[in-house]
Amino acid sequence: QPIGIFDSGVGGLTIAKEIKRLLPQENLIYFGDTKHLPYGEKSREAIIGYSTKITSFLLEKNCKAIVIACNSATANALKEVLELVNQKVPVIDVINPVAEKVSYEIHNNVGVIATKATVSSGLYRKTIRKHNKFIKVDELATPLLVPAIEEGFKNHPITHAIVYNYLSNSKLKNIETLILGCTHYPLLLNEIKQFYGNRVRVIDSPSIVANQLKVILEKHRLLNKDNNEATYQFYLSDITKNFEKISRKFFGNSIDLELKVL
Ligand code: DGN
Repeated sequence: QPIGIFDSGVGGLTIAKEIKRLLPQENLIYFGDTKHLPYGEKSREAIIGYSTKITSFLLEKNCKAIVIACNSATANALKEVLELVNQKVPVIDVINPVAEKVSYEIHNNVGVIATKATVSSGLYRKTIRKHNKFIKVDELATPLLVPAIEEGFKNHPITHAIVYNYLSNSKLKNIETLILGCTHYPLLLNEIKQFYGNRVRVIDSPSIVANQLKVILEKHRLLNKDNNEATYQFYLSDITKNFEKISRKFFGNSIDLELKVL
């Protein structure tokens, strides 16, 4: 049985890649809702609609666990996805494991950059402070980054300028730790690290989420013990050049992308 993973576009690939690295024997099905991206600008109702449809599709595909590899979907639709799944399979999101780990391990000022849909939910701040009320958390919406990434503007002067502009915001002035609160952002890790140098520690969210998935699969005795080569299936609501490029970079040239409009 495969693990189902979804995002609005290429962002969730940063999580899928880490899952593939940590759990190489697991079959994966990835759904990228490229037709409706960016989720970060959409209403809560719209994000709930997309997320629940995709979850139903992944359940029909017999997935043994669902990874919501999108912060905007987690922040707006986690409750509805959990209700739909109704404990038939475990659901792993991208905010709770990261916020919990940070609240236990970090003791300084934390900054979060994310989409508008995630920042307006305040979920990182609320979750971190629920576990540790002494941590100061500042969240900043950085909405231009996802379109820049989806347009393939990596290592591009435009993206550099946007990153510099956002990170210079006074809200992030005194942070010592940064959470990339959008699964697209690890694709701009170089630009972000260039800005901060060694001053700020950037949390490795994909690795935290992949580890959490492993723990949960172990707990439910769902780890794949077969020695067959793992399969990777990709469904997209719109097949884009950028998705093709990044998915092939992470998963190899032989993968197929199938159009699936829900
Ligand atoms: N990658 C998603 C996230 O983590 O929020 C969504 C980005 C988007 O579609 N704007």
